[in-house]
Amino acid sequence: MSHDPIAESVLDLLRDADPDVATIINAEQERQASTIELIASENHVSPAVMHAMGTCLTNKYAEGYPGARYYGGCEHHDRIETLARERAKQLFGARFANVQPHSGAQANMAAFMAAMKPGETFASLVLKDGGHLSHGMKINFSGTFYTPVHYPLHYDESHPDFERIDYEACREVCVEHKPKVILCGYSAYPREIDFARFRAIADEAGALLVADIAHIAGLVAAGVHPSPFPHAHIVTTTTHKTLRGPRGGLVLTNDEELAKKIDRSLFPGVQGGPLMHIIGAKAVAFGEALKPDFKDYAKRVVANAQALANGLIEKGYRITSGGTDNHLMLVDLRARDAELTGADAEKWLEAAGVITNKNGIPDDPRPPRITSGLRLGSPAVTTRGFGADEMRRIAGWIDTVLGSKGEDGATRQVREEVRELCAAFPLPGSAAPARA
Ligand code: DSN
Repeated sequence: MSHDPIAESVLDLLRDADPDVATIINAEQERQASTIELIASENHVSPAVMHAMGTCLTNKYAEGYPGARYYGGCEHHDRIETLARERAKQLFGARFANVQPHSGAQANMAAFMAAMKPGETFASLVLKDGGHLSHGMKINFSGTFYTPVHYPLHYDESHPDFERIDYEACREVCVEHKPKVILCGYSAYPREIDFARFRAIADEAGALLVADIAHIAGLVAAGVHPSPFPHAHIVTTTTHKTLRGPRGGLVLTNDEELAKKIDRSLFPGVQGGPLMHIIGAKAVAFGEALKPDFKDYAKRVVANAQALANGLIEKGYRITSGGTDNHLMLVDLRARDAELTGADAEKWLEAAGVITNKNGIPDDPRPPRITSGLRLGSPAVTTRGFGADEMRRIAGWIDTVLGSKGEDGATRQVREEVRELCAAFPLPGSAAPARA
């Protein structure tokens, strides 16, 4: 294991101050160190990002924005938030950035409030096809306070764009319903997004284009996926997925009027005091993503996803849409074994030390708690240093575990091999060996 003296001293401090919490954190650290993280929305932050979160910046209320706060003593908080904003703007080539959203869902809430009045209509991809809760799910704010209409994928197997966005049908939905907003950007969509095409539809329908790039932000920042700018009017994202920052959100725009509305919608519309320690860590993460080696990281993320997808295809699995252009893939398990479900696969793989999430595939006949698919992603394992060879080994392990239906002997064998591989690729900044 690599050695991070700060993480180690934090654990030492907690062992004295609160051994119960120390024990749990230590166990989680050990779990992360010894398992393969394939959840597409997760990553391992650098020690600098990790420890920027554990600083005195947390002690301060800083409601408002730099230069216009509702509390005294915000001099240094103004500086850190301004730095985070400037770096975010540079990273994404945008004129305005709001770095205060606590999450991607709250970034979306601010974007919606800035762009629409309650009850107004927006167009999005439905959750079961790869969208997100905040893209119009019935019991989410987005489906409760606004009126979603959904555009489809191509569901016809014989179509060359099978399981990709049906842009022509999207145009028809938008021309018919005249939504105020067209939302693009997804949680489980493995293909490149044509932002220019969405903008043309938005212009025809008289809508604003909002791009939620939560998943692909790191790829966009590195130039490995086309940028939503200059096409999107508003861009929202999380900061903790491919972007490899602290858990949080971000809103960007090039439009000054929209920027003012977004700021007002976020605070005081949606949130109170910003999480300034997280904003400090966002500044660090944006600084890291501006460095040349982040481009290399993002390229390797995509290459690793493709290596894993190809490895699974060779083993008889079907990857929806035939592959991936980004960091994630959806595996249709039924091609390997008609009885296999996402729920079983997730559970069996976890026992073998391979962490995934069950996920519906387009047109999935099974319910969301069961599913016919797994969503796999490469951001975390790429951070760890895995390359194509390791991805092929992982494909083999997945097949061994699922082929055996989670049988004990096969699972134990894979668990041991996973442990060995993880030991050879220590996490950035893991503390010294567990001893709580
Ligand atoms: N829950 C996240 C994901 O896993 O994609 C999206 O917010």
